Amino acid sequence: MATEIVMPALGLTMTEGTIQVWLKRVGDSVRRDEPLFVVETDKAATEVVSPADGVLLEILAVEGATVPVQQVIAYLMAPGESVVPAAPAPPVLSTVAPPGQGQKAKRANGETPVPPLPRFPVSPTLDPDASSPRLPLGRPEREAGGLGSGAPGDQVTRAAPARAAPVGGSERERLLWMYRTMLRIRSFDERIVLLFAAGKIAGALHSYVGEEAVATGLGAHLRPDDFIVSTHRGHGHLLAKGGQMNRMMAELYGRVDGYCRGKGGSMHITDVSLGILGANGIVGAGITIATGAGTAIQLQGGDQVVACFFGDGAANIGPFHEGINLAATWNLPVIFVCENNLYAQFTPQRLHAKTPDLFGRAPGYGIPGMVVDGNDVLAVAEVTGEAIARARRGEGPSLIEAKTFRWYGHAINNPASNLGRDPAEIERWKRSDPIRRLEQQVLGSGIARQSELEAIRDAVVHELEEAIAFAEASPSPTPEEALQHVYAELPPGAEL
Ligand SMILES: Cc1ncc(C[n+]2csc(CCOP(=O)(O)OP(=O)(O)O)c2C)c(N)n1
Ligand SMILES: [Mg+2]
Repeated sequence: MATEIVMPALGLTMTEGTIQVWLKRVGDSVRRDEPLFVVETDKAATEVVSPADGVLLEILAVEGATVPVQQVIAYLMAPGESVVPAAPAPPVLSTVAPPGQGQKAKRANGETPVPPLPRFPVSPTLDPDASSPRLPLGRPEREAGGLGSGAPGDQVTRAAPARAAPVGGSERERLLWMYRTMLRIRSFDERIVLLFAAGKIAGALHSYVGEEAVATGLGAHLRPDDFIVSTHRGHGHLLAKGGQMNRMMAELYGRVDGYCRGKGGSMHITDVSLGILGANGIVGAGITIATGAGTAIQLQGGDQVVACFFGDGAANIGPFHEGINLAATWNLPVIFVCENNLYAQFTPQRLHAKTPDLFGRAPGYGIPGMVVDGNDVLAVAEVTGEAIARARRGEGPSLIEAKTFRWYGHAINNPASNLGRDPAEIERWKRSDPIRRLEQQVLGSGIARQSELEAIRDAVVHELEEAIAFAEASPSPTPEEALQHVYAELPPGAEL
């Protein structure tokens, strides 16, 4: 039986406390009376020790979360105990309901102390065979060789992308898809650091390493006909939505087989046929684009959803209010996902927002707000699954805040962009590596063997090498096409 770790009452008047830091990570062993976490109250910061020997199984309250006294904040597994898949406690740290809909904060644990690993809920709304009106939105037949199409000369196909999430598949398929997807994202973004240093690729590049669980947990629910709106830090979003590594790499190399024929680079990768409505170098701009796409879905009567990723910095920019307010008012099928990696470029979050909890803005728009450990792919999958199901049912948008961290500086083309960050902070977050966490969960539950995970790792390395070879073999665009693809071309017969 797992031991519950609760927020202790450190004084007679204490009603809630803020987790300042976890001194152990999931998977770490801890001894009774060994310091486990630091709680901050309005009076002091205090180290709290473990009540028992064991292994830290799951953290429900991430650093920065404020929770009431006696609320369960983590589970400890006794030495020698094995993890049993069981009825889950919601991984949501707290949920802020819209005004008039009840509670201020939901307890994270429900009633069961049984550890909630591993699990991946299959929502009935995720049935791929469920009949639903299919929209022409974002699925036009494209001119061969045009932007966002196949390689020059390719015929446009409507087939589901090979890398699409196994929506409706078995739990094992989904978990292994998540493992592979996070590895693909990690490998891609680790390698571009080296390719940039070697002078093979140029331009502004923003690494998603460390944040892989957010795009992956959400992407696991997306159907091929759903949409995403990405950011300047977009490689992970695109790969999780079925983006092809080879065409992304060709784009970074500036070659014609890239998604924008090599003329856009990292921050403009778009493939409308995959539902990828674009990376975007303008911070926050994607939020109103997502609202626009959600409006189109609603007008056309479909049941697709739009997942809109943006950062903590973007949450303080005008389109955040404009986009979310309208989506809420019109009940649009948009999932707004704030990837709070604690920094906007070089600025720590505490210097650009008074509140550390951006999901708490949701009630101001009359929509549900959830916060989740963004380094726990299963927790992300659970929370985003609920929001996606709600959006598909026509019940409107949600705001999800995923607390996470980028391992590298703001931009890898700017070596100075990690300055000012405490190396100890980076190391601490690396101990909460989302890939390692899923690996432990998958192996610990017996869902897959070590050899199977190794085979997935080998396949990802192979895919990456092939992508680099593909990009290097692709020609550069000619000067003659510099002005092509600037404006959309009119369909045959149409006039302005
Ligand atoms: C409208 C706008 N303002 C400023 C910038 C410069 N800029 C690029 S990325 C960035 C920080 C964004 O931070 P956040 O939204 O938290 O995303 P993160 O980089 O952390 O993923 C800024 C200020 C920009 N590209 N667009
Ligand atoms: Mg940020």
